[in-house]
Amino acid sequence: MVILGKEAMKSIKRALLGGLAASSLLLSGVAHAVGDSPGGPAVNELNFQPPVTSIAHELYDLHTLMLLICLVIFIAVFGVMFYSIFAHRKSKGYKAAHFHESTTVEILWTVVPLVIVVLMALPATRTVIAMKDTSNADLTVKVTGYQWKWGYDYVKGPGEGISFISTLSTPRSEVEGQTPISDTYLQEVDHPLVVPVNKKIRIITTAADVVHSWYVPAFGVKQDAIPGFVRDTWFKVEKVGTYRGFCTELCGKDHAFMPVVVNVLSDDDYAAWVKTNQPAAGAVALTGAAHSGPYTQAELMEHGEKVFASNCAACHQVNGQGAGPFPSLVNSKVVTGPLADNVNLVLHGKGLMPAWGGTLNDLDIASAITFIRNSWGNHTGDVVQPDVVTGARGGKQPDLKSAADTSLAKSAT
Ligand SMILES: [Cu+2]
Repeated sequence: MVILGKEAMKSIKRALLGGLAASSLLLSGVAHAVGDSPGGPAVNELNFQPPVTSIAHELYDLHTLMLLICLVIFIAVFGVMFYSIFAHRKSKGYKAAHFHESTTVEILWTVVPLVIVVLMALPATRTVIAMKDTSNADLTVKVTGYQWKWGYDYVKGPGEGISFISTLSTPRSEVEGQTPISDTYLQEVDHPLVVPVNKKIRIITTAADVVHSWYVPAFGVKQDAIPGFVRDTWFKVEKVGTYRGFCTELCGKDHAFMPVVVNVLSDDDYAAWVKTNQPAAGAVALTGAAHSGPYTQAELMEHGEKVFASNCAACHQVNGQGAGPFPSLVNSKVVTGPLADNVNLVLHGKGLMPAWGGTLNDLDIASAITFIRNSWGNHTGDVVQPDVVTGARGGKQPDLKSAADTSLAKSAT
């Protein structure tokens, strides 16, 4: 006999109660009054989302065609079967026919399905080949999957040089059930991908940690993002609007929290968007290689604020006050304590805190730490240069005395 511990019994009970609650929700009908998500799925939607690219149209038509073929086969097979059972029933005195090893029948039931499969495969192959044709794109965007957000880099075409991280913007209170959920629950982000209408957009996918997949149903686009590999796909949207998708490769605990949102703009609107978002020529490019000499505190603070907003603020809040299990960063032991510990914690994570070393580059981490250690009443005066982070990555404890900036040494005492 298996003897279960008290804790195990408790969790089984909880699971059973959870299951009961879920099924009663299903039985009681709609639990929340949620409407159609604009650009995303509709309530009680049974078919595909309305297609807005040529590929999505083809997929939609292929799907309809295949279902019709299946329906015809279904009706034919069951029609013959039920007719035979009824018309040739035993009570009428019919005797079963015997045609074992009939060559005619065997040829027929091989050739007919083969012809049907070939008829289905021909148009499908044409579409698959069209999906793979990423040549002559007007704009190329690299999409990087992270646990759990998307990175977009405009690598070629109008908007070249723009790069940002796209993070879920659904408030924590909706996730935890404290406030009612909106129609775009878990389908909204802080920075959507922005592309022009009627232009061929090539998407290059890759990932920085585990396998993700970039999926927008209305575009008919779904492409795996695999660490160490580069894959590509394309789309050309016919209609201005916002379209919603999601990561569709199970990628860890927050897999459901990394939606894809694409804003499709008219040419003029897109040009205006590029103008306000493209890094201006001559401005300080905080990309590491382009910068000569150590960064100033102001540069790091400015960049660090952005890094913090798109990566850390979800848990620690924009004002650094923290929430729930996420500690406040204001006057905290880590943030005002030894810099080495702070760098290592950000790089390698601890408990609920992810290891940012896998997601952010040295400059991002150095900037974020500089920002955190000099904001909201934290006045360490520390200026963390990217090479300190580079050193810490290599297992080297940040050697504060040898760092370029002497103000680093202050926090060591
Ligand atoms: Cu993912």
